[in-house]
Amino acid sequence: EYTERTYIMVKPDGVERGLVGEIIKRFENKGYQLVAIELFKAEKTILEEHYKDLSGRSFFPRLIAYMQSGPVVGMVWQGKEVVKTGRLLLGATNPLESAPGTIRGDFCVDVGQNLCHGSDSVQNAESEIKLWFPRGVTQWKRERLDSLLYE
Ligand code: YYY
Ligand code: MG
Repeated sequence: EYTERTYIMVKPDGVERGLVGEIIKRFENKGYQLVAIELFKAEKTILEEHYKDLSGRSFFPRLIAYMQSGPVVGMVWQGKEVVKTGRLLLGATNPLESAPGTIRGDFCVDVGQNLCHGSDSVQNAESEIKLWFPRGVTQWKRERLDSLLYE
């Protein structure tokens, strides 16, 4: 049973452009399991906590404003090495360097509008999941599908 989890968030540009389904589809196609999802307007204090490692960077105020410019879709995905593979599905931070076939590589061009967030380590994923889904996520086991995907 694979219980690694990651926090994926479709950013306001992704929601406005109607790419929520496309992003969900890529995680579903790969075989990952959705365990939490919500559309909401992100609160400034939570965003500042989420991006606290970047608080000294020049783009920080712009990043926080952009993340509040419309609703986001927060999700938790679960499965084998989902943190690392989730980042591969997203592509490089700068969409001009993201490989074609990745979400950012296929759908955007600007680092300041790069469509989606994905946790960068298992430890950060767990902190982000607690931060964005304080009531916890759904516990469920995919008996049939997991037996096809995993040996
Ligand atoms: O994890 P990831 O989103 O790929 O990149 P981070 O280095 O954590 O930066 C978070 C976020 O900040 C990035 O997705 C876009 C924005 N950003 C920016 O606007 N300009 C930069 N030079 C670097 C990052
Ligand atoms: Mg990051």
